[in-house]
Amino acid sequence: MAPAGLIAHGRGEAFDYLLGEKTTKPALEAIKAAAAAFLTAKKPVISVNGNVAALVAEDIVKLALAAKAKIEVNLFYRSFEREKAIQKLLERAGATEVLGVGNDASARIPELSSERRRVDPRGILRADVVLVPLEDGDRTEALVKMDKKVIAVDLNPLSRTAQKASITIVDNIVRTMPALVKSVEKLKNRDKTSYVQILQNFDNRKNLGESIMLISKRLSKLTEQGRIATLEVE
Ligand code: PTJ
Repeated sequence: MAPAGLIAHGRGEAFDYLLGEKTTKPALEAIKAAAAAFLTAKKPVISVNGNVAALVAEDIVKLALAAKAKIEVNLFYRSFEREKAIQKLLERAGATEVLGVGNDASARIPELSSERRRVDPRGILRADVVLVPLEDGDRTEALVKMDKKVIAVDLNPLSRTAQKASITIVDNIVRTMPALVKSVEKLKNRDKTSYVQILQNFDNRKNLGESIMLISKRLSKLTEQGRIATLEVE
């Protein structure tokens, strides 16, 4: 994990507390939509950074198998040592192919500067659906502009990534990944029209609004119960 990854983790924990540290109803709906998106995809890719590898390497491999998706190392703070370490972790978890390592990340995402724009031409560059857990806003926006369906996992429903993604799962990655694998396996044998219907019925803005409302209601309830101190506001 990059040092900034620890800060990102703490930010996530704060939002997890506000959400009640459980997978909420809107998150479950987003997970179902994400599963449908994976099952309709022609070239799905799972993007893996330091935090994701440290927290859910085995579930990443399970999802790749269930959804026939590729796995790509895609780092904000790129170094060959980190890429190799993450590749090793994923391979130890059972991955047979890991894209985006070293010179394999030879393509560039337009509109992004520095090392953050490097991607694998066999992976994210040509993907139609990309799962980006704990992603930064610039890259999310750039991938959406490339006409990809971007699935984000982000505990902060207000982050730019959460707001800009096509499907945002507002939940902790450690709970989301097993649920997403289960959902893909459950929906797998349905016909394509049911995936299309699930996606048509899903509204990301509405879903994000529901997560924000849940936080707000939870804070009000805790205040009413006297479980959190309140300041007099003029
Ligand atoms: O490994 P690298 O070099 O690619 O760097 C990865 C980090 C995470 C450092 C980088 O992508 C980054 O700085 O991300 P941000 O901009 O801090 O965004 C991370 C988002 O993930 C924040 O909105 C957090 O609330 C959220 N988050 C943190 N932990 C979790 C989480 N969301 C879901 N599950 C978590 N466990």
